[in-house]
Amino acid sequence: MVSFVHTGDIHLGLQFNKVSFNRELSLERRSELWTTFEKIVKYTKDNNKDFLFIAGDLFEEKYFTLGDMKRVRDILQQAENVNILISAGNHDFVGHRSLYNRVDWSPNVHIFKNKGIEKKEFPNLNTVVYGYSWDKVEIRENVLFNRFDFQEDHLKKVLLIHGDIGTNSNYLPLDLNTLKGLNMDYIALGHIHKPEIINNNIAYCGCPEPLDFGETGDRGFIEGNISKKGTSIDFIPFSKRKFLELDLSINENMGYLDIVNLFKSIEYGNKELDFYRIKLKGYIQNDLDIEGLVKSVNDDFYYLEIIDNTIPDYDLDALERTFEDSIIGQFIKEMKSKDLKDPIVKDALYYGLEALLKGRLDS
Ligand SMILES: [Mn+2]
Repeated sequence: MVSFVHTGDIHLGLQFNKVSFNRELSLERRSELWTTFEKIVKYTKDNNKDFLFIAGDLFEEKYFTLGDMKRVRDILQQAENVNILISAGNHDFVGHRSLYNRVDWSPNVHIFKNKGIEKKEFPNLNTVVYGYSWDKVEIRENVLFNRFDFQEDHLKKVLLIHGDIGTNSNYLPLDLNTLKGLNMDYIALGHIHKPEIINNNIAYCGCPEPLDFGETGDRGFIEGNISKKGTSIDFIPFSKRKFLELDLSINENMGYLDIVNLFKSIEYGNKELDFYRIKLKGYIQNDLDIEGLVKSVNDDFYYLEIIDNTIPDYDLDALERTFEDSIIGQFIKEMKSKDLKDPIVKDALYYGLEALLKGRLDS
């Protein structure tokens, strides 16, 4: 049996310029990518894995320095008994001036650098790993598999590649049926940041640390082994933080403290660690200071972002004007002609408005 960890899309060096969080958190996030990468390498070492597969986008060429590359080298060197294989992707492609070529790697590290698919055999482990590194930022046509004969059927066969399952992609289109037809024991894919186990022997590992609110949900790596019985893989959640989006419904009967308590009662995720984007919806009392409220709950969260979709509680005169020609306007007029100080009349008006406006807003 051989055991492995499959990671990729770590994007070390990313500057987080386009995210909604501030500079301080961006810098912190940048350093967390390193920490998590180190922890994954340590995990493979501590758990005596035979292989660590890195499926591209290990780093951001644009922001990476030689010093950073040496740091990667030193981290990988620590796991001296783990065979570490790297196929570069679009963000860390192996061009002429690639930083991959500027450091001396320890013997346990192999970076695929051929023009086409390349193989690396591990006779002691009865395994061959096929890999392919990008040499430019876009690849629209995939002719890799036509030219290569994957003939080592007496060995366990692994393919490590960064690409996009589907046709019409500028990022090395991969055809799923072709991949299945390659008869691999495992295909370690990179590029898609959401982890996806396609079947028992083909998977996207996803990025180990999510990079922004486009990447909600669990993030981690794939762990697996290949034995005579076949291949088995598991997704291991591993990220330090998650990006979470949730809706909070409020209503016009809730006062300031009710809403504060609603925030305090959130049990989804880990407030001290995760990035939260909370969408507030429903009717809100007209004079409620939502900004002040957000400030007062902010300290409970590592990061809190509010999208305020609330609708101010009914301003009857305004509503009547807006919906003058519709049933809503007529309804308000009718109810106003009764005694609005009568709680029954007022309730009837508000319930009716809720129903009428809801139909309006949902459509
Ligand atoms: Mn990527």
